[in-house]
Amino acid sequence: MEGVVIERAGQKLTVLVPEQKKTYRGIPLGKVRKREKLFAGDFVEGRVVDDQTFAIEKLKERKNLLVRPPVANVDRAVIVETIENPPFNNYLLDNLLVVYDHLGLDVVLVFNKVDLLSEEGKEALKKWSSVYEDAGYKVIKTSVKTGEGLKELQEALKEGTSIFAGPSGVGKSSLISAITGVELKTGEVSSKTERGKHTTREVRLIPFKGGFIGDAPGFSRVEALNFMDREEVRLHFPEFLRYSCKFSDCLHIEEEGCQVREAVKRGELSCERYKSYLKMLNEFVPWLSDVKDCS
Ligand SMILES: Nc1nc2c(ncn2[C@@H]2O[C@H](COP(=O)(O)OP(=O)(O)OP(=O)(O)O)[C@@H](O)[C@H]2O)c(=O)[nH]1
Ligand SMILES: [Mg+2]
Ligand SMILES: [Zn+2]
Repeated sequence: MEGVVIERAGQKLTVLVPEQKKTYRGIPLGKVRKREKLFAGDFVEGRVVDDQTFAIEKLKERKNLLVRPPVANVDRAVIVETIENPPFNNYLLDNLLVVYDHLGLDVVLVFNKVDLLSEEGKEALKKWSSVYEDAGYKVIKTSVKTGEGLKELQEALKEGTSIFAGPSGVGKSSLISAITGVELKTGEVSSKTERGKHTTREVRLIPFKGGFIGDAPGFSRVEALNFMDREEVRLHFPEFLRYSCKFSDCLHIEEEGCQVREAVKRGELSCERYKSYLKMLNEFVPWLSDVKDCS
């Protein structure tokens, strides 16, 4: 029989058997246990032993395996951010975007909690949405409180497995509860540290429109260079790929004939995105401070 691992909590595996629309405690047998670590999202084969137990005899080949969060066979990443409560960190987002593109995932970018925004926050939301739309990403603005954007988000998640990622406290679990109707544990944002409290502890997949939605714990650090060589990073800034520099291996730093640099100078490419790129590579360019609106 076929099953899907929908949760791994420590050593405990929960397996959904779609044929029976029922979940079981999954127990990996000999060969599987010795050779493989299983993750949420893994497709397995095995048999129902009793009312509560599914013996896992075989792990099917994985399409991919994410590290943060640890989920297999992911099609799409929904990166949830807020402008305020907690405050937006564009560098973390840019690292995530690079890493997920490297893994071949589709990305949907969500700005949540738009109901809470101050006047300043609304301006910042406008600015950042256009930065990411101009770079080529799909951006959805949502509020769990007012329901704004939830239909659009549901539409974007129709097929395949989508995992929700992003900092703690931005409302990942709240959004998933709102669109699936499945009650998930949510937590406050601390007023002292302005951070979430890591309410979600484990990855859990929820069946949704023929696929799955994965809730996962928030995280605050991801570094693109832990996943790839520095020469590769530029390939995961989709807006850079629109330009043809003099040298095809141009790193867009100080090279002669760099079109990306010229576009940043003209204000055609976002200076914030370019700054993130340089920071990922530990580079610095002196001319950046002369670019308008780029401090
Ligand atoms: N006003 C408002 N509050 C929201 C919204 N979405 C979530 N919240 C609140 O924000 C807090 C954090 O929400 P969670 O859903 O627990 O956040 P999370 O991203 O799952 O956090 P972790 O599990 O720690 O990674 C909760 O108190 C939610 O009620 C929103 O759109 N508007
Ligand atoms: Mg959560
Ligand atoms: Zn260049």
